[in-house]
Amino acid sequence: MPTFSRVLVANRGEIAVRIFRTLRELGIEAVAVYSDADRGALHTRVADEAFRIGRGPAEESYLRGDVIIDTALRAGVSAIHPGYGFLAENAPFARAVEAAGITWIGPPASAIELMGSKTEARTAMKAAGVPIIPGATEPVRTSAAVVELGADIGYPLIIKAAAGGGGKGMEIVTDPTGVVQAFEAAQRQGLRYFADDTVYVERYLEEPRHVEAQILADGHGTVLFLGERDCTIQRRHQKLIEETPSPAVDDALRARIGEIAVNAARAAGYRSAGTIEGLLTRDGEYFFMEMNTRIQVEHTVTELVTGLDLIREQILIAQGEPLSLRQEDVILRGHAIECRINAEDVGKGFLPAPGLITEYEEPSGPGVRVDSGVRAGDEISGLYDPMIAKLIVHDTNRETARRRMLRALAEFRISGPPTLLGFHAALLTEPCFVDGGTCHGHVESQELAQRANEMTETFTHQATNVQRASDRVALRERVVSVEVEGRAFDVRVHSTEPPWASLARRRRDRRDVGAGSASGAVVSPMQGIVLSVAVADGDAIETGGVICVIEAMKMENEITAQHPGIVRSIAIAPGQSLSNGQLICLLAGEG
Ligand code: MV4
Repeated sequence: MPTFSRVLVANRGEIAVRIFRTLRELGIEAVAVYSDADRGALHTRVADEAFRIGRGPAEESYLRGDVIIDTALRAGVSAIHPGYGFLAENAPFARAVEAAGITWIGPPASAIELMGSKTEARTAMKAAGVPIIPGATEPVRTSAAVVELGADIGYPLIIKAAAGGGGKGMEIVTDPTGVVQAFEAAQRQGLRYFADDTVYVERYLEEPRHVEAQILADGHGTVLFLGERDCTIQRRHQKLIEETPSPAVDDALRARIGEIAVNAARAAGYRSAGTIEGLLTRDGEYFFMEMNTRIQVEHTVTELVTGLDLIREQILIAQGEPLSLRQEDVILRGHAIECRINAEDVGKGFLPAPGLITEYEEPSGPGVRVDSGVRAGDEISGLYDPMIAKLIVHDTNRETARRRMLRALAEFRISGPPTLLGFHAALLTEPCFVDGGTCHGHVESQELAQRANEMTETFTHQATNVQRASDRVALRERVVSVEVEGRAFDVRVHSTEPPWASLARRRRDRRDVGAGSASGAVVSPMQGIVLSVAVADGDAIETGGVICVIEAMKMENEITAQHPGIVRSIAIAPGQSLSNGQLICLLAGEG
């Protein structure tokens, strides 16, 4: 049995950090990769080693399968975990990883490929007796064929891109007159997003719930069902809140969903962790919609009710081990809810709002888990997903879990960009959510956006009070004379420093000990990258004149002359990395 000694995670942010935690528990070395935009990001700091994959634009770095495989070979890893997104569901990449002699921690490329084509997946599932959403399994090539199907299965219909998924390239048709326009729109979107204009047709289900099933499959014939997740609360096909169990699923329905999910996984020849996405109608009918052949963002709620570590299971399965538990050992305990805390402006239609996180304090206490890829002082980049953190709670039942989530949301303190904290608090107190309804129409409503705003203000106020007690490291002391009822008092006032004060202080300190010692050598006071060099050999420079700029911890630091002199022997160039104490130049003159 191969056991991994070193694993590379081809992803960033919270999922990379999440996977590193499990690797550490397993005694496996963790290797991070980072784009130029992620230099110094948390996932690179918590890994054992981090490799730059900066070739081409930073938004594409994590998509460069060739660069990642080269890096994995250079790093000498035994396996690659792709996280979710980016390369996780890319069959050619999975094949290329294996061809390079590296183990792919994920499903067989053939299963990724099958599920990547929604029409082929529907065909295979139908053949396996898995109930698919009624409609055609073959692609529809003409709008006339859509009209024919409409006469057969009735309206409304939905036209979906065959290469799509997650809601991109979907068009609803309510009667034959709308067919041509919808057909062409779905084709166009398929082409634009997935470079494939193949589309297919399903009956449009009114106000369904999105209920998905988590499975685990090993290479020895065991397939486990780990319960369902309800992801009905979405906005523009972006999931916002996920929970398990679903408020709409009873034991009998759960057993049926489990059977469907296990059959689907077996029919796909699946191995690793996977998710069967399905729709649940108001009449309690459950249909297969698509399969996600990766670990998902919301896997955390399943972890809390099963007590399992799904990433660990993925790794053990990839090592060829048989699953250590049977279906009867899977016990679903209590209720878990996840809220995605995005840097988005609810008032501006959930516009992503990248920016610097100036203050950051996570909630904790009973039943609270936070999966995040940032800390205070980090930046939410505009190049990637604007998710700051996932806040997940676990409790004995749905109502106690809901209240626990409200408590945890109120404890969470994030300053800098606007976040969804207030939105979630507003939504979790809506009667539709309290009742376990679908909340269709509520998520997008103006009333909710308004209440979200008010909730945000409440949070900001509470957070300020919490701050005073917790930020001891950045306290400033001032003595103020006050007079109370004719008596003078000296009062010591402790107030927090503004976020930039400690940075400014450190920078001052560095400058004091840094450039220009008596020996005439100017050395770097920090580890960093040379951004620019402001002087040339032979230049005369005055005290305070800029020699160069070094980037460290995303801050630009000017290195200045501590005395007048002539610059000699410049030893640095832009782009070069510098270690602490490394020579920058000589400064000849009075010391
Ligand atoms: C559907 C549907 C109704 N009928 N398919 C697909 C991707 C996912 N993000 C939403 N999808 C839907 N597919 C058929 N045949 C309705 C949706 C849908 C939805 C489903 C459950 C919960 C919320 C939803 C929000 C928008 C669309």
